[in-house]
Amino acid sequence: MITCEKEIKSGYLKKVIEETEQKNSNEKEFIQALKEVLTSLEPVIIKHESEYKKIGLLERLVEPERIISFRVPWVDDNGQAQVNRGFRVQFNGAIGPYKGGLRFHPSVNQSIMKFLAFEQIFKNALTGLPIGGGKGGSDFDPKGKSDLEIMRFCQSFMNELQKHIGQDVDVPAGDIGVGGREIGYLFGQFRKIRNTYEAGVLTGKGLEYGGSLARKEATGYGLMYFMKEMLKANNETVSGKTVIISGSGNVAIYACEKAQQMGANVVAMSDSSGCIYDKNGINLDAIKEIKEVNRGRIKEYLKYEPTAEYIENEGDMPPIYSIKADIVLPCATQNDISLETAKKLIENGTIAIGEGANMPCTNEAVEYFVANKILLAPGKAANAGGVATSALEMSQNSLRAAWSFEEVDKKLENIMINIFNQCEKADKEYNLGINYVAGANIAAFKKISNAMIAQGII
Ligand code: NDP
Ligand code: 2IT
Repeated sequence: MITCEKEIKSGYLKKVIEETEQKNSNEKEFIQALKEVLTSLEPVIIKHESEYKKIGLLERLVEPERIISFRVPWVDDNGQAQVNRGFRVQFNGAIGPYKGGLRFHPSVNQSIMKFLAFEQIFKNALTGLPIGGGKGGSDFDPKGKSDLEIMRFCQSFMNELQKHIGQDVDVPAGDIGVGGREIGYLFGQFRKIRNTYEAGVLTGKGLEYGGSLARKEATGYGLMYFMKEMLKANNETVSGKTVIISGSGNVAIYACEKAQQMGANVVAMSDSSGCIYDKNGINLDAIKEIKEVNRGRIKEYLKYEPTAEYIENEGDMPPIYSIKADIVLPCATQNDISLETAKKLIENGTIAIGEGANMPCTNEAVEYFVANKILLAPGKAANAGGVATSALEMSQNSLRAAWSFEEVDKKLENIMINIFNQCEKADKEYNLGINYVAGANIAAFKKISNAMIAQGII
């Protein structure tokens, strides 16, 4: 018997959650994301229950417009054929062309793709820019692959994906395992097959061929702009705080850079093998060289800073979360912070969590943070700076223009302030008691539902 853990009063909402859970019972990440969002929307849904029910609004919201799954064959450096599975989930296009990243990681499956695409609908709505929600990727593991293997994989992936994307249709970008190098190979193959220079079909491109200044930095910088605003609204500052950041990829590196610029002391970062603790403050140039240039492991940090410590992963809780910090920025992957970890963080005096990653906290951890008045910046709001700047890249491509770093960065900062204001406004309007998670969900839902209602039952 499948039940909703939270007490739900709306019969319609309860029915949709239970039916969706039954229909997708093998998709645990998707169900998790869906429940977090839907349960928090109850105050809005109760007001419009019969209207929404009649037009099947929630049933349509939880069902992707389209899921594409395809074979990706490629040949490795030993001449051996390999086959991976590719995906693109085009979840909701009511607000604009589907938009969202591509993830290359061995854990990728339909559940993970759907949770990410579902989150993306709400995130993209919060940016205030005309982009719908989508996500894609593959269970391909880029670790240990040569540059030529990466290129051949990207080309094969694009051979199929190109049938389904376009600057006015669906615009992919990077995510875990997909950065500037992969976007370059994907764009090259798209251009060759389609024989058109449609720059706006992908974002996160290199600066030489239609990329935007500040896109690389945008997710991490945006996270810190949101954090600064959230702390300010609660009479706190970033300056002088101790920070730990899980992950050491694109989001983590630029969150660290901005946190340091804002006067915080970032003392720890991690990768999927372990974490480094440097009480003197992270040497970010060393991290950039290890990760962005050498594609190496974080433990190599000790070659640059011999007095730092490296702690290898062991047991259920990533060791980074045992390090005391005022501000915690999970910037690696989903479900990094369990209820047990959440308890540990609160014990250690953490005052704020900024979700750089998508769904890094389990639903139980989110509820625990909110109940304990920890300031929680939810991913779909706090990490929206990346996709927002992707939309700015699309604008520049349409205008055939290139804005300066300062111009893009300023627009990004304003977008993040506006996103925080939307979360705060919904929090106050619905008397949520400092719950920016529900605030973000409600603010985004209002926009998406209005667009869906206006466009009829499709
Ligand atoms: P990267 O591939 O650049 O970096 C990912 C980092 O997370 C690496 O340090 C990686 O370690 C670590 N990591 C990945 N998977 C796991 C895992 N299963 N367990 C532990 N550590 C893991 O990705 P991004 O920085 O781009 O993405 C990080 C997060 O931010 C993701 O949740 C992504 O969805 C989200 N995000 C990204 C945006 C972007 O613009 N790039 C925008 C908004 C959100 P290792 O190298 O050892 O695997
Ligand atoms: O999760 C995300 O928002 C991203 N990976 C960025 C998506 C984008 O289209 O820039």
